Amino acid sequence: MRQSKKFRKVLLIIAVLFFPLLSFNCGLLADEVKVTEEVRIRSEIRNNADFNSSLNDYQNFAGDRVRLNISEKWNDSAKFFASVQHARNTGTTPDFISLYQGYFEMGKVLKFKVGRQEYNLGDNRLVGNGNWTNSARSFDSVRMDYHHGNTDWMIFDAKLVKTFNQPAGSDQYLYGTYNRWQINKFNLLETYFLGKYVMFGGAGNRNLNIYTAGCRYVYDRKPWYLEIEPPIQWGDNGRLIHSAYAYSIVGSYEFKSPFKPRLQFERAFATGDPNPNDLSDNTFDNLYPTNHKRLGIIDYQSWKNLDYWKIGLELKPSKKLTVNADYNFFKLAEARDAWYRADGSIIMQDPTGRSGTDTGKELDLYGVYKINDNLTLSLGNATFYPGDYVKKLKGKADPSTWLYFQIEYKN
Ligand SMILES: [Ca+2]
Ligand SMILES: [Ca+2]
Repeated sequence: MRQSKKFRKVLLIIAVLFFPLLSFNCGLLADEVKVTEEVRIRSEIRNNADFNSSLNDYQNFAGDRVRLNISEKWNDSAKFFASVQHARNTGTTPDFISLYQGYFEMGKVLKFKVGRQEYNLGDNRLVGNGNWTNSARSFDSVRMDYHHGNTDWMIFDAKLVKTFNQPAGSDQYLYGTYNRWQINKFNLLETYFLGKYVMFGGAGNRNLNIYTAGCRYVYDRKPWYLEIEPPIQWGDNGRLIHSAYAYSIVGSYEFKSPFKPRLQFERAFATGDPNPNDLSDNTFDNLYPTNHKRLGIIDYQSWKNLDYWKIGLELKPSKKLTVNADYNFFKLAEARDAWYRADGSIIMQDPTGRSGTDTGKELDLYGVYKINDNLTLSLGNATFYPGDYVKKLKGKADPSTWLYFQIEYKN
């Protein structure tokens, strides 16, 4: 079974790679065929993820990812694109080769996109490609876009592509509509309705069926930037009635002086569940976000049972270099619900609520240097200072550190 699955995958990848050649032979000569590559290598050091200096949990690992992209265009309104990916985390997972994207796109005003594809909705707070992770995220999907004046309307139906770090057997579906209205040069309003359905199987009704409705407003007029996104959720989580909400507010101001300093402010909140023993589930579902660089770069948070503040400073010493310093303040929205890391999994939980909500603070320092159009270097360091919550629950609250260095090549 496993063997035949692997065989099918290899066949699929070969078919995708050879599609351009086949189409040449069939006389479907494309106007433009492009082959590009992407290579990314990242080295990371993580220490004290257990917040206890007397136990050694030092980790040093590297992840590399290579993508081969093929795009083929017939006039302006038909396109084929495929991206084959090889991703590897040294020492932790086996090599992983997969078809990351492979789709056809047709039409201009009314556009259809069919096949395996990424989704990046709004600022990726709810749905994004999770590009920071080595394997990233794509969906097998049908998407329809309609463009009219200052508006874009989109409907889609998608099934999450499983990668090596996902539990087997749980098929996950996402569908809905995402719409964009560029009110004028400075004001943008997006509205959405998203449905998430997860089939867990097994005895009893364990399926998850959650609806999310919300909007995203952006005011972007230099030197000011403001962004507000308040989604609400309802539905069923197995036997439990799901009801939750969240919001995020981002504001920044760029000073007119050398290095273009930009002062940033962020506030985010997502409901948690006040009582783990009743029949209601109030933990906000973060769906499929790109959380990295959003709720602290150390990735110890999700937009889920969260009460968050941030102040940050961004400097641009040159056109090629951007440097950031952020200070983050984290609390749980509900003491009895869990503390969730960026991928949505649980870090720790005190179901009694006696440990309070003060999870901690985080100092992030990171920079990106674009050597040229093809090559980008990035370097960052984060220190997480656990709060009273960790001290009460685990008896220890020692800082956790994380350091990374990444080289990215694209042509
Ligand atoms: Ca430790
Ligand atoms: Ca509950």
